[in-house]
Amino acid sequence: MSVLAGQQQAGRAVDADGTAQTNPTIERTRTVQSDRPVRTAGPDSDPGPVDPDQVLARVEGLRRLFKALSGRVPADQLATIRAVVDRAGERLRLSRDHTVVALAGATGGGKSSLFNSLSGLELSRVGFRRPTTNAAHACVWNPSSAAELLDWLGIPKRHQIARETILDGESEAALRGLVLLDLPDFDSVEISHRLEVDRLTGLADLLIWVLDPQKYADAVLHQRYLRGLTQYRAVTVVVLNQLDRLTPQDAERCLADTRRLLDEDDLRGVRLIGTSAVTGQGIPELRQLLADTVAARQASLQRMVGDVTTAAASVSHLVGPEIAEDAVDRAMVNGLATRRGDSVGASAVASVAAAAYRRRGRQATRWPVARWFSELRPDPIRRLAATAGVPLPAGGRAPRHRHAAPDPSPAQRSQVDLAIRGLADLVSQGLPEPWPGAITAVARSGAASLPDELDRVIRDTNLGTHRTPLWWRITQGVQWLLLATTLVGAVWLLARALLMFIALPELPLPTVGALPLPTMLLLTGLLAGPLIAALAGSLVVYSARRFAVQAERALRAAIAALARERVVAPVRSELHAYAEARDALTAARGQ
Ligand SMILES: Nc1nc2c(ncn2[C@@H]2O[C@H](COP(=O)(O)OP(=O)(O)OP(=O)(O)O)[C@@H](O)[C@H]2O)c(=O)[nH]1
Ligand SMILES: [Mg+2]
Repeated sequence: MSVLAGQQQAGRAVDADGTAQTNPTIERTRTVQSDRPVRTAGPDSDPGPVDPDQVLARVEGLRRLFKALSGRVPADQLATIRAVVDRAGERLRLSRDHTVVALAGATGGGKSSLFNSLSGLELSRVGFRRPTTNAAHACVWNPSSAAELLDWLGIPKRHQIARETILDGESEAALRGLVLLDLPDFDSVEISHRLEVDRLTGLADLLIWVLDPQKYADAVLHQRYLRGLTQYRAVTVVVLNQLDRLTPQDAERCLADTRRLLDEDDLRGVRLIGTSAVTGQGIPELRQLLADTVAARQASLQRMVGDVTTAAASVSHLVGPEIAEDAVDRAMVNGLATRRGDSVGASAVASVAAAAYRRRGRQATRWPVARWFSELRPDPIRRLAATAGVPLPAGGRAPRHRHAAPDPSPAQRSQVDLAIRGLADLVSQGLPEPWPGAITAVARSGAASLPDELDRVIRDTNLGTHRTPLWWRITQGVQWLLLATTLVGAVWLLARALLMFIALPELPLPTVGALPLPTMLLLTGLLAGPLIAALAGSLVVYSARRFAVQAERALRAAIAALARERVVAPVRSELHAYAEARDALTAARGQ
């Protein structure tokens, strides 16, 4: 279906929108004289010339709107926009020196007769057998540079007629640039005729609807075609032909009635001309109208304005109030991350990591002998991890460098789902469909990939479990020194006892205060080692607590970053698309 025919629905919506372009005041019908043209006339206040740059900007807005809505709205809802963008792009590319005017109407109305009268030639077949015209014919005044335009209109060469020749001199100069089309009938038994009419009325710059006294009230004409032309009043002309068949009084009544029907079609102000192709009544006026239209070179732009306005209106219900792209604020992200963190047991993971840290600290600061003994005992972290439901890496004694998230329970999962839905609902509040649906969908699909990625994030987040603080190393050095001291004292005392036993000269035994030096060394090692281990142990417990807090913070920050990347970023990009659609619609409306 052509753009025009397809726009009938949208045309009504536009009207409701109140964006009509022409003045609704009607010029009253004048008394009809049989030999005078009858005109009940057209827009009595000119909407003014259309600025080509403004039209371009509006078409560009429509193109952006199409892009923003594509993929979010079923393609058939965007068919009008697409057709208009394509048509406008092509029409702008093609000759602006030519104005395409189409004669359309029911069979037998006199389209071909008027086409011949206007061209002054017997170009199109006029006949008694209906329908007579099977394919569109084109008469071109000044055919140079119109070839591409005629190709675009799809008029085969054999149906193209060049009107202006050297023989005409300047007599046809007024119509130079006119491409007049004689269309087949829209009410034909031949479906191909109707399709051709729909196609070409969708492409022509100006449409002349040829009515006749018998069929001017035809319901198909009014409902299917005229009623959708509210936005095209500036480029629509209605001709009531065959007035010679009526008495002047009847012709006047008929014209008045036609005007009434046009008003009902919401086509107030549309130019209405009474003609007779037989007597020539009204033909000069119609010719003058065409000459003015061609000279103004506005019809193609006005037609485009109508197209863009109608197309924009056809999707205006898809765009609502303004909304900030950063509507997803920090609080929302944090809320989502907290739920996510809870669902993957961030606290439990942090506790297990802290326990591992504490154990390493304890071991590092112990008296070496005590450490050797303790390592023979089973790993307490494994027990703790099992209690907390935190899986340990395969084969690992304890999560020294790696940690993993427990599987979330169904309750935790549904809490996360709720949080995501809540976020989507909140940001899409007040937006028309398809946006809330699209926002929820991207948030959900982002969330669907989260569990696997959360596992990776939790595993890879550097909690510092493997870190060995300097004071551990120093304490460990001191413990080794104390062990050495103990050993030196013990070996010294043993060696002395042995020498005494085998009656060899005694080893010297210096004293420190009341105690011999080796005894002093032995006791220092034995007492100071555990003492330092106990002190360091308390410190380790304290720092492990801090470690747990920091580890949980790091985990939650990593989870928040992931939620931002996988859920918030796609939601923001939908909001961006919405803002773009809104902006583009404003541009397409020319506001
Ligand atoms: N009396 C009178 N007869 C007319 C007038 N215009 C056309 N006719 C006649 O009406 C008949 C139909 O005219 P066409 O020009 O072939 O009508 P059409 O709209 O082209 O018809 P299709 O090609 O079938 O769509 C012909 O017999 C014409 O001679 C007119 O103004 N007055
Ligand atoms: Mg015809």
